[in-house]
Amino acid sequence: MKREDGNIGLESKDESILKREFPRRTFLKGSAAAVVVAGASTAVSGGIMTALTPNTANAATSVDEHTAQTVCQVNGCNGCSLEVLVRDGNVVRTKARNIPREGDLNRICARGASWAHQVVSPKRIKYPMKRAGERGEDKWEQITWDEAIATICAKIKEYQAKYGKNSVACMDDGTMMYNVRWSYTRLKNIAELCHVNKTTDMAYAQSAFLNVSEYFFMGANHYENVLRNLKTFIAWGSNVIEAWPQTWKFIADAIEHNGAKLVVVDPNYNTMASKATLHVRVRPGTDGALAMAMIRYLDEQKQTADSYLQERTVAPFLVKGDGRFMRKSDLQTLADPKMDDYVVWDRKTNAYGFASEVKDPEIRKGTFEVGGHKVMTAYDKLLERVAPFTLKQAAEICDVPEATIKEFAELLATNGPAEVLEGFSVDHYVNGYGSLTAVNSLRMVTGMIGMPIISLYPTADGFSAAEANYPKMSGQIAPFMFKDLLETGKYEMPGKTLEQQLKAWLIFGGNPVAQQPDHNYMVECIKKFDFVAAANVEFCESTKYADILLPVCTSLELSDIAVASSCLMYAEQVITPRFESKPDFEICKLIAQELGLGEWFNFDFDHVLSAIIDTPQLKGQGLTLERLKQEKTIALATPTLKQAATATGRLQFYLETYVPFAYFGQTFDMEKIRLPYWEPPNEAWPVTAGGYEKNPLADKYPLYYYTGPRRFRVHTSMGNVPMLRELEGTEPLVRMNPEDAAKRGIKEGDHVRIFNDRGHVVAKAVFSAGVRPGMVDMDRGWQENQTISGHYNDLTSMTRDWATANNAFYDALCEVEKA
Ligand SMILES: Nc1nc2c(c(=O)[nH]1)N[C@H]1C(S)=C(S)[C@@H](COP(=O)(O)OP(=O)(O)OC[C@H]3O[C@@H](n4cnc5c(=O)[nH]c(N)nc54)[C@H](O)[C@@H]3O)O[C@H]1N2
Ligand SMILES: Nc1nc2c(c(=O)[nH]1)N[C@H]1C(S)=C(S)[C@@H](COP(=O)(O)OP(=O)(O)OC[C@H]3O[C@@H](n4cnc5c(=O)[nH]c(N)nc54)[C@H](O)[C@@H]3O)O[C@H]1N2
Ligand code: SF4
Ligand SMILES: [Mo]
Repeated sequence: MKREDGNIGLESKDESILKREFPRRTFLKGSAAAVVVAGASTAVSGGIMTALTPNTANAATSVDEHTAQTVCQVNGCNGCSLEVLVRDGNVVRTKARNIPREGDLNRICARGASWAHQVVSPKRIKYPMKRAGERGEDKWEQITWDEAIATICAKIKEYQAKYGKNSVACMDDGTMMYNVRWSYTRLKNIAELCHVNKTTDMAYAQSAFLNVSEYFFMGANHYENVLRNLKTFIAWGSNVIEAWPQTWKFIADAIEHNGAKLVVVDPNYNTMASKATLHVRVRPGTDGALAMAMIRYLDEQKQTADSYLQERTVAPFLVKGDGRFMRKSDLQTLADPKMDDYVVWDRKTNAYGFASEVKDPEIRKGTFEVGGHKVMTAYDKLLERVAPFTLKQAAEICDVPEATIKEFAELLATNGPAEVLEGFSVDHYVNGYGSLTAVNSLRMVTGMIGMPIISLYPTADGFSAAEANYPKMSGQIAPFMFKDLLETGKYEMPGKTLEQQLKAWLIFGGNPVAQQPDHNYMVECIKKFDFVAAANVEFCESTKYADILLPVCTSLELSDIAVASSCLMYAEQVITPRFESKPDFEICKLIAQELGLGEWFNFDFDHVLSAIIDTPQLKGQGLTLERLKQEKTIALATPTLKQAATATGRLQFYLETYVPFAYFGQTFDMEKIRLPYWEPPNEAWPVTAGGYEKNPLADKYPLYYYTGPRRFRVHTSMGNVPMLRELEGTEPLVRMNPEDAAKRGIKEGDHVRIFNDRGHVVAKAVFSAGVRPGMVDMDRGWQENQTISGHYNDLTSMTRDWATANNAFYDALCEVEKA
């Protein structure tokens, strides 16, 4: 059958990329956007962009024009509030929406200003479709919603009956929208599907929650009060200006109004570093060594925040030989078994006492005995762990002068309040978890972390508190297990062998084929599934291999609840769903009904929104859906807690117990991960330093392969917006240090082949002296069809550590040659 107009898939190659032309206005052809033409220029984002005006708008015609309030909800961005100008049912312009806090100038970025284009993207999936050619040929035939849902459900029933419930795997990433998360969580549970964990950003999430119980700079509801009062701000492996523009405005305020100092820990001289008081230009993957050396140095200098360590952290807790904290119950029978307490050493009485009572507990006392147990304080355990990291050792490992490390440490000790925004780059190495816990420990040792604040998050767990007895997902797997499971029905990991017949993959959001490491592996795997269905807003590399495609609404076509700019927001539906697209909630409901599980979705969309804010904290603030719909934006008072929400109620640089967030039953080295640690990256270690031998692979592949975020796209999202491509350029770029390029006979503008044993990608070389010599900075998020040859994730690796099972995107080496 002839392909439907507009249902063009990703196409084999994007012609405009190959010809290196701007994809100018092609989006207007043959889509609902035919009603819009380039028109009057409006002051959007400094006037660089041209706003759109419907051609129906002229003085003589009356038009229906109104504004709507919503939130830009992009995968991985915190969410910015938007005001949308709607004319005759079309999105004409998005701009920053006013938020009710004095003196706050709300802002959005160019991507947030591009929604008028996004909703009419030529790559949108318009109708339910079935595969018309071979798997991966990207040829499609329009079908009805009924046929699409019936096909998917027949497959689910067939495989689950034949091969077990967990033979059908489901992934639902790609957006931060609460209603989407809520709906799929419910569906995965009631249909007993197997959850696919994308195992990305895990080291970051895990260290944040276990060490300090809060993300701090990702919740968006308490940036302002923390950031505006800072004297020192540390961007540690994060390019905040590019990645979190909403956070940057508060940092900029602190610099401009408070004279705050900015420290940037980054191998590259980036946009942040250009604003820094101190740029600590670390060797990639060595952050843990740096943080541990600073802890050691500050302790030696007696510049640690001792009373803070005593009161707020686990520092004084006594650790027994088995690694557990000593408790009252280790020493005496408890009158009330629930009233156990941690044992500490009282400096005043020189005897043991209990954490809740002793005012001045010892934190440094070496090894001693209590009640027949050999014990040490948790702080002494930390000192023992950081002992090898002298300034000299760290200087060698990190390639940072000793004087710079000292200057950095002293700034933290003397120029508070200080805080760190930890970046995801540190997370993206195999040793990421150890390094991030080291940075968190440094925050504790210098007393940086303020009183804990409850993040007033809505819930997205798919069930209300009243619903206790519901079916549960049939397990959890991750893409790195796919190959073995598909080929052998088994996956072996330390301590466990998973046995599972994997047959179907429902990709209900996310673009894992492009975004998981080792792209060639992912392509090989997706072809091996018996059945793939995808629900997505637009065609992407992952929809390409599907058998059935479901068209999903953009966030402007449905309502949601969001947290942005320290406020709870009602993101109202701005326009009606385009084409035949449906909200993810409707898709879940249709599938549930067809599977005979309709009673679990026997409600309308407002029920979902009400359930999302049905949390004790939000209810405590008198929040109802009705109120939110009326007021639209509610500034929330963020309550302060007396205790951290960790297992011990204190900030923890030492962990007694640990269960990975991505837990598949694997075993891991508990002794290592109790405390911060540093070891060289797995692959990205092309030097011998600090006594650590270089990876011999570096003889072949001497360069670090780094794939950073780009201002005009979020991963692959927004990669098809013509306006953004005009701003960004027409093809993927790789930034190189001119010295590295000269050594390889590469001139600026040359097309180069970046490669290693796993694969290659071709990109245009641009030079920047800001790129650390020995590193390449490759664009992230350009899909296969937008790349001349290869894929930027062809070079990344599936290798990971078992404590987090986290993807380590930056832990890779490469070589570059003229293409
Ligand atoms: N080499 C390399 N690879 C990386 C990274 C890196 O730094 N380097 N970064 C990694 C990181 S940190 C992350 S978080 C991941 C991100 O990886 P992904 O989560 O796969 O992110 P995107 O590429 O943005 O893909 C999001 C997809 O979801 C779709 N989508 C958007 N909204 C909705 C919706 O409401 N419903 C449905 N059903 N679909 C929707 C979009 O159209 C898009 O196809 O990438 C990782 N990959
Ligand atoms: N524009 C845009 N914004 C985004 C995204 C996007 O794709 N585009 N993605 C979103 C998502 S899901 C995420 S996870 C975040 C990620 O955003 P960030 O938290 O900022 O993290 P990264 O992008 O991984 O890396 C940022 C910086 O880390 C440096 N770096 C590389 N290796 C190392 C290292 O070993 N140590 C140190 N200290 N620095 C290193 C790089 O030079 C770079 O300047 O951004 C979010 N925001
Ligand atoms: S920073 Fe992210 S959430 Fe905010 S406007 Fe830009 S793309 Fe949207
Ligand atoms: Mo991410």
